[in-house]
Amino acid sequence: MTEIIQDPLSLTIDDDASVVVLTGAGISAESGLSTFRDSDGLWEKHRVEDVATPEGFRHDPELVWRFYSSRRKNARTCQPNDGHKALVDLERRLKSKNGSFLLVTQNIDGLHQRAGSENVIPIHGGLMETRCSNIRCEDSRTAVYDDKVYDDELPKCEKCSHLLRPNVVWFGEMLDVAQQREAIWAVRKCDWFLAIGTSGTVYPVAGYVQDARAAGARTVLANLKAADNLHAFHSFIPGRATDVLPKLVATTG
Ligand code: BV8
Ligand code: ZN
Repeated sequence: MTEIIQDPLSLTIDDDASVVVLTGAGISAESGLSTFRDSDGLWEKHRVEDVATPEGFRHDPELVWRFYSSRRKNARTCQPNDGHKALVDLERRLKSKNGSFLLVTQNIDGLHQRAGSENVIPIHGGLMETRCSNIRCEDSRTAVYDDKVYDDELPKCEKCSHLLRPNVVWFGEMLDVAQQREAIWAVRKCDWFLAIGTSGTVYPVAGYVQDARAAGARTVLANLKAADNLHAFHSFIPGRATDVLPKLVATTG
């Protein structure tokens, strides 16, 4: 049974603890970026199959580039919020003592990195990164920084002339093996597993809480509302990330 905690100050994270944090689109909502599955979310306006799958890209690359270009435009104008900043504070507190910290984010918006988080695994890729779509081309294995907006002329690879694509993990695509291995290794040895702003819908990441709990971690969900995988958490702190996280981090010591 998941206990509901109304006061984040009632939890104390020791400053020598090992902490893994998993974030989703909800932590960027108060920076003005749409989530996916909330009422006005991205999946309300676009079919996932059309804009977030390899098949969708093959079928209509212009539509996919318009989708990611509009997200690039939005992300440029947004700033990290107090939720992102609280996680930077938590990382610094833990690292200043014998603690450890890893942030696994499903978000591709780059706001954690811009806030100053250092130990970050962007497990679903990066919005401001582009790579070749041709898996036989060496430029498909490394992504380059690219914040350009492609509304008409689509970018082509200089090496093989195939289309370039956003460096994000689409549905039906494997996550980066090394990133997965690092994330799972940390999840299986942490003291605390905190999931923030995620609906717990997308696998394999939504399964990390089970791994953490099975390995003995205290598992906590901080989210505006109950997530699909709420049952797997010891505790649930309902609320907004910018309200809950600064209080939760203040108790570290
Ligand atoms: C894969 C692209 C192997 C980038 C995304 C079991 C195992 C493995 C795979 C599967 C499996 N079962 C099904 C699958 C297939 C699939 C999947 O999980 N499907 C789901 C829908 C059932 N998984 C995959 O395809 C993965 N690939 O495993 O490869 C494989 C291959 C084929 C077949 C089987 C296995 C790839 C998954 C990655 C997909 N790419 N995005 C992009 O465009 O961004 S996923 C997309 O959803 C984003 O990355 C996003 O981050 C992610 C999760 O969404 P959330 O971040 O949680 O956002 P959401 O809107 O849902 O929720 C926000 C929450 O915040 C809400 O709860 C809300 O209440 C809360 N909130 C709002 N405001 C606030 C707040 N909380 C706090 N404060 C606030 N202010
Ligand atoms: Zn190429």
